[in-house]
Amino acid sequence: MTDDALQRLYADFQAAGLMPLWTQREGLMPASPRPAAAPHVWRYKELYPLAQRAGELVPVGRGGERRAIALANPGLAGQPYATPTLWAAIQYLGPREVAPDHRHSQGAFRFVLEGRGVWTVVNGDPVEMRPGDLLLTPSWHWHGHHHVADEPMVWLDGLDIPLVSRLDAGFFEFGPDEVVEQATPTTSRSEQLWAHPGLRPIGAAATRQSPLLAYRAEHTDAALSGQLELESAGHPGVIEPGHAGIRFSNPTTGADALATMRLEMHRLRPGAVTAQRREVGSSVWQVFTGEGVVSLGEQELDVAEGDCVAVPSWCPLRIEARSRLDLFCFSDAPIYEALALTRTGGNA
Ligand code: GTQ
Ligand code: FE2
Repeated sequence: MTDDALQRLYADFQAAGLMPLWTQREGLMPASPRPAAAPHVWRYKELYPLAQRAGELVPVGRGGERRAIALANPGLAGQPYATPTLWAAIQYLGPREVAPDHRHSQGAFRFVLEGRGVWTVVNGDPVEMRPGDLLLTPSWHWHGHHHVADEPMVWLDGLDIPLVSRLDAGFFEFGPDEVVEQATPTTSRSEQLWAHPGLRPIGAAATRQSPLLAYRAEHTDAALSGQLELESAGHPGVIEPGHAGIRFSNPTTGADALATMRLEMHRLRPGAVTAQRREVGSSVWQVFTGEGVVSLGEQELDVAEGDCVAVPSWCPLRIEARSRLDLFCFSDAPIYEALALTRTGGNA
């Protein structure tokens, strides 16, 4: 075959809407993942004042829906995504403000760093948001947020927006324009039913998304302390020396609380260092309390309270605690597990 004939073949492929594998095999099927997303840190000391300025200048209301500011990964070409599958945002709600009711096919959670006075109302159930709490808004659940106190409140939102977008699975509906439910109970209906460890209401069906909408800081804290106390007494339970961890689970199945996102809390003793590990799939970590060093491949990032770190797929991760270090973490691991794409590695 002459070069000319080959050129004509490629031109005819193009005209016919065809492309050969052999000229782009390595890009299509690399030996190992080549994430576009970069390892990256967003520092809370930058995030908070910017959210505050948005609070002064930008109203919350119908249309824009939320004063949420996305962490945009520098490797992702200007898209408002922390990783190719995960949306992470700082949401700011001022005193007495109301974020209107809506629902969407994207699943969501909130993790609270500081402040008080906001209730998120999920399918009509008012759920108080307190520091260290994890609150769920599973896919297609109605939700709005309302603030009854005098100080602004800020939290981390996580959603599967990029994944749902790539899957062409996005649906969205506005709720009524009237203000969301104004009640302010300390315990949500979902907790009355489901927040009793090991006790499952008889007759309750198993569901893909957790019916428990609030995972309270005091329970998370007790679970992590328990693991470390057991370790001190010579009993098993920790992930590795000095490193405790819990996964927020769906009490009807024991599986991940949400279908598309894995949610975890980790605690390292002062001076503890994790083994270096890498996994297929991406994650975002937020420091809840303490200080440490997060190593992502060759990069070493000092992190403090509120800082958020994006970990791309297959990027080696190692965490070192400079003080007691509590970290919240969310990832897209359930997707990879469901699709039999899970892979983990030790030292890179
Ligand atoms: O609070 O309902 O960060 O719908 C992005 C989309 C938060 C929310 C976000 C949302 C919300
Ligand atoms: Fe929403």
